[in-house]
Amino acid sequence: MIRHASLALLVAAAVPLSAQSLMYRSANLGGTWVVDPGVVQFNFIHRFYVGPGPYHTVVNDPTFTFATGIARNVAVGTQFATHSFLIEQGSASQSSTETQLYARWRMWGGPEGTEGLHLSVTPAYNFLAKSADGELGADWTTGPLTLQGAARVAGKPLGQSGARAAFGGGVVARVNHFVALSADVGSFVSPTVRAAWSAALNVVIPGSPHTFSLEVSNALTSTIQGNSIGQSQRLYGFEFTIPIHLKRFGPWFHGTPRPAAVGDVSAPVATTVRLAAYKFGTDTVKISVGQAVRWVNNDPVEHTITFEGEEPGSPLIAPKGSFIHRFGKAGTYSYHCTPHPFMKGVVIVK
Ligand SMILES: [Cu+2]
Repeated sequence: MIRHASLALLVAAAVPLSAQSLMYRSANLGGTWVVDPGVVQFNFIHRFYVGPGPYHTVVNDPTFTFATGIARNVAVGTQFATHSFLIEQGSASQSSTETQLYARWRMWGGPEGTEGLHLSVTPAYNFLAKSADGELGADWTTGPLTLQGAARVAGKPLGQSGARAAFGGGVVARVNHFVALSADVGSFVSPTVRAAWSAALNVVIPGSPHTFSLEVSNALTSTIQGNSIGQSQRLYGFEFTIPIHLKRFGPWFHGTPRPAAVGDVSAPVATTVRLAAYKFGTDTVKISVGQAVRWVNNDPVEHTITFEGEEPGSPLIAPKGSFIHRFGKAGTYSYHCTPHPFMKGVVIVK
């Protein structure tokens, strides 16, 4: 019973989920979605800037997101960008990497992808700017369309003086279950700062929980501040979303479930032969007519019990698996393993 339950869990964990799919979020909006407890979300965005001639240097500006649910509708996470817009802003800071720590509470609406209104609030801290930031996100889904909005505040925005508000808006249009188009714009309420924008083609990778987008944008990092500031260059890139279900790692801690025995599973077992180190533990066993022999595979590879005569043998026996065979007639039954013919044994039935 327990075996079956853990098998069902493994199967459930392997089922693709729509979690944090780019089918419901545009490139520069965080969306309202909150990762479930027991799932680690890893998203990476790579944006490439191709420099002017004659060298056309390509610069890659990635932002990595890690997040996990800590309760129902509450998640914590971090964004790490290796190349902040700080350089562009000419600040005197020593570092060009930008780290944002955030929490998110989905305070209204069902899971991602459900119809209707969803609201979430995202308090954050930007370590590069030493700034307490925050975002109130909203989206509204009806059929193939999702409309998104964001109201943002930055306590100490990079390159600007004093606290500032920013706003963003976007749209996602799903062409079918696997393809969507999205676009957005975000900007500080400031005459001196360029708005950020993006346009993307988003796809679900079939048979997987992953989504992928091809993007064009003028935003360098994907923090709350980064999503509100556009650069003079246009960047091309992609995002890949990876939900990691911790249940998948259960076998590391609890062992793999033992495969069910195959063969005459209800027959009276008179003796057990263990397969280990590419050998049948007992070369010859003796039983009476009507009794059964059980073979248990203790090797990390598959073996078979294949009789030399007409007696039906086993399919491949998985590691930790077993095969039970009942002998109805007296005789001497020689057998071997098909993948490893040097493995030989005998059953004598009297
Ligand atoms: Cu074998």
